[in-house]
Amino acid sequence: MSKDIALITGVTGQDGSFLSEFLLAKGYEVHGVIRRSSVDYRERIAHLEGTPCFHLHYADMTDSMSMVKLVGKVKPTEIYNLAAQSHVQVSFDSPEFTADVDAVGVLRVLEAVRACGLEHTCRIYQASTSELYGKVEEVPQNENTPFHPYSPYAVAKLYGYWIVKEYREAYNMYCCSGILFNHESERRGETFVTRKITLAAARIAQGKQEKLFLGNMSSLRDWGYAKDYVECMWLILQQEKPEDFVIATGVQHSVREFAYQAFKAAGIELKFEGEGLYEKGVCVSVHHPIVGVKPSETLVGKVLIEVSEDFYRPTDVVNLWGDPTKAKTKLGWNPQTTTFDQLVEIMVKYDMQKVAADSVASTVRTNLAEYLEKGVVL
Ligand code: NAP
Ligand code: F7E
Repeated sequence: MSKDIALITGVTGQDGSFLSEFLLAKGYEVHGVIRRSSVDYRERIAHLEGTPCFHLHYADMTDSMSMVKLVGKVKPTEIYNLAAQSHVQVSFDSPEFTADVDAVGVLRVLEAVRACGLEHTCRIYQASTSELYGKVEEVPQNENTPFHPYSPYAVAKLYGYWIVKEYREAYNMYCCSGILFNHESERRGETFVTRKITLAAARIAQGKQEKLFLGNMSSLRDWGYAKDYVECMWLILQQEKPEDFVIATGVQHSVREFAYQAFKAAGIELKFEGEGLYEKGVCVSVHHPIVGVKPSETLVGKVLIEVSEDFYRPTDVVNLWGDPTKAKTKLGWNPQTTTFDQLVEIMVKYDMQKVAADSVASTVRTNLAEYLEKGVVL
């Protein structure tokens, strides 16, 4: 029997790293696309490097020839197109780059598959997004809800969604979109709101940060655990017919609720006062957290969260709530494998340990520098 060969664009990202682990465990040969950087950005997949069935290749979503050469060399049976400029706020500052990677990049992948003559043997998964619903026209959102993209990121992703549908119909290709709602984890980028909050909660609890500044705390999201969601990407490509699916938990929370829960897990009880730009999160008590030592009593009465206009967006998507009925029924997927409380706990626990470890490492570095300065020979 021939081996399953997966090509993952965006392998260094949150989802790419979890998906690589998932596919390797299923016996796949996994190939990932990486790009040159002056700093190490391969932290999320470092533990996989050296694994016999795991291979990395240089290419770029903005470089058609590199994609054609790579697809021709690897001859994948499945492509997971996860690469993207994925930060919505950044897409307002770099709209053209976002369109190049997130919109035209999808077309480049599809055309590379056709150019290599693999259009009837290679299945393609496109990382689509709940941001397509944008200024929502229906709550909750399902596969039939009209799209209303509300950022340069969402507009670019809408092109990706439609070009995939077009190639499915025009060329009879097995290509589909997973319309994934926000999914988070201990590997989430540090400027997305959930990770920004869990890291800040851990730092504040350990006396390493004074305050956290956030934007719109009333924004509502349907947050799931990334590790659960990569299974759906795979399931979507194992169906008889190519179809698009909404992947979500079916449960909605505000940014404020996420912050409350995260600080609680870090040992800090908050109460919120004021409204809009004047809203504040104040510490009312401290207790033993899920991991680590009790935060200092001196935090009680202090303002730990404030609102900053810097994190407001020119247009913001504020009411995302997914209906995962189709995924439950057709893919047999359980949207509640990890609950909201469990997700927050996983992330805070990880960040409490990370902050503690960083603090030890920094003390060791300082001591070492002092010894060297004093001329101590080690
Ligand atoms: P992420 O952590 O930001 O990872 C993005 C990946 O894309 C990184 O590996 C990045 O590589 C790569 N990339 C960016 N530009 C590239 C280029 N020009 N050429 C090649 N690779 C490039 O994103 P994620 O959270 O894992 O999300 C994965 C995908 O799902 C994205 O397409 C995102 O838009 C979509 N999505 C995410 C969510 C979510 O909640 N996480 C929800 C819906 C859809 P570097 O490491 O080199 O930067
Ligand atoms: O913002 C609000 C912000 O940046 C969530 C990407 O993976 O999911 C992600 O996009 C909400 C927004 O994620 C801050 O205004 C308040 O309403 O964590 P986020 P996102 O924009 O939902 C979708 C599904 C994707 O496809 C994307 O690739 O939180 N918010 N205060 C803040 N957001 C950030 N980043 N920082 C704040 O301080």
